[in-house]
Amino acid sequence: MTILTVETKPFADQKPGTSGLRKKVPHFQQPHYAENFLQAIFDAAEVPAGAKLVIGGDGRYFNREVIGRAIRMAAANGVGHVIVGQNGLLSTPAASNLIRKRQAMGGIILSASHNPGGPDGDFGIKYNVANGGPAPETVTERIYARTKKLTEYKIAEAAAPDISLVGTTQFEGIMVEVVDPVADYAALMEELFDFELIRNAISNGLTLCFDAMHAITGPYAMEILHKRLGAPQGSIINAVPLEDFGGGHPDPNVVWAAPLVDHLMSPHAPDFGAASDGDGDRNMILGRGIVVTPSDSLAVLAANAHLAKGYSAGLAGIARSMPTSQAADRVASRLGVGIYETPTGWKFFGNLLDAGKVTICGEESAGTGSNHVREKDGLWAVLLWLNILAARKQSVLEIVEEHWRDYGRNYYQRHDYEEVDKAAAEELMDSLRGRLASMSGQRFGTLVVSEADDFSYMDPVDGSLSTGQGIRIIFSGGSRIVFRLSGTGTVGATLRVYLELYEPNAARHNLPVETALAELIETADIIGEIRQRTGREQPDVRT
Ligand code: VG1
Ligand code: CO
Repeated sequence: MTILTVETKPFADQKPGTSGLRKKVPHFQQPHYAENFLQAIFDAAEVPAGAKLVIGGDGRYFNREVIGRAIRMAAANGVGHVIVGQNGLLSTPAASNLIRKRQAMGGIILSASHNPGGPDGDFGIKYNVANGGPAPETVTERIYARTKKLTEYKIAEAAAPDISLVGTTQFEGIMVEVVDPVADYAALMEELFDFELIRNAISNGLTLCFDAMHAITGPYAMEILHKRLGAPQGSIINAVPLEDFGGGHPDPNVVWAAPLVDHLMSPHAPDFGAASDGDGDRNMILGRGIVVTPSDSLAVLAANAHLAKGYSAGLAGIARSMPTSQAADRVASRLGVGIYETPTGWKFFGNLLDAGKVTICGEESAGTGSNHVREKDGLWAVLLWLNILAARKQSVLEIVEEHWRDYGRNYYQRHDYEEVDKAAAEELMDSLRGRLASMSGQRFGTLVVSEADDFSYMDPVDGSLSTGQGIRIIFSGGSRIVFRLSGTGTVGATLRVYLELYEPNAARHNLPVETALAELIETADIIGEIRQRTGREQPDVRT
């Protein structure tokens, strides 16, 4: 093999965010930009000679190109066996599964998740480690440190191999194995869920609509929901992955999946609706007449998981990201299992899952998953919901309302202010930080601050400390406002404001969410000085 050693200069802006490095496509297309980051990954990973590496992406524009370069660089950096999805496609959870199942050293996942794609859209590169999960902060810091020092990278001179056909070939002395992206993942789902029960429910009239948003889950949903579970083909919409996701944001929420929401609210609504994101790790769950908030979904799934065969032994514990509502905490306490509150981002669940402390994890950002892989998993959540619906023979609305009656309702909303001036957003956070110490005891209308802090997390397994993870204002009675800046955006800053109010009284469980949260929303603006500092009257997205 001829290995080229290419001279390069470090880029100053390759610090991985919440989920890898994300930038606009043209930014990634600068000469050497992608290669530099990939070389930093190989250097930080200290590739054991002959190691196995999984490579795949969500199929967005530029995916193909970077996959070719990643394979050539893997060959030049000591990898002995590359496992790549056919045509470079792998959903994030499917990649996580392959890493684990094939005992790979890790995986390179090319995705900017729910961010739009296409020549002017976003692109991203993420490294997952041997447990199948996103690299923990110690590793991402090592990667970042390397990006600041790189002077060269190594790449095989040969043109990238053809990855359009399933099978194993030799490329420059290493093995390149092209796999069906769906097969192993679908087999795993069959182990966890009772497919026959779900198939029977569907043949007895349970109707559904799954929106793949022209992203990676199309082929997975066709295989699992249509072929194996018998949902009519028309139940899966936008099922063909497109490089630009058809021009939309593959973000499963009420704004970007509005047509699906309208469908579920219409007289022709199916019983169940769901959508996933660009790389297949997020989920949105709907029933006829109801959008289930991700935090509620986590709580309902945790409370009912034992109905699926993969979880019949019960849960070891539950973990949620800090801004996720405390609905899951109530379930954990009822089940008598541990509850863990982690910073935002799936990488923080890895150690808890590996140590067997938790079985189910979730984030308010439409992420739910379990110990079956080390990523959040959109279709997994869909299948667990279907399993529960089939077992309980109740509607989504009935199940959620019953859950509220049983545990109380955690009203919840997230407000996003996108593409805010970065300096203004940082000043807003700094100003909040500066006032934390004096906040306790302050009164805002009927709300009294009981605790205010900048969230930090000590990993109970390896003792690592992560600080500055979001400002929490907690009021007596348990209502909360959380402020944090997004770590996945590519333009300016995105301010996220998370609002939560606990309502035990069942007579007050059917208020419009904005009515229930009105006082908190107003208070968030007073405390955060949002309008004044960002110049925004309204959030861009409410989820
Ligand atoms: C967002 C979400 C976070 C999620 C992350 C990656 O991060 O808030 O919960 O883990 O995206 O999800 P941030 O820093 O922008 O708030 V995905 O589907 O983009 O891998
Ligand atoms: Co995603």
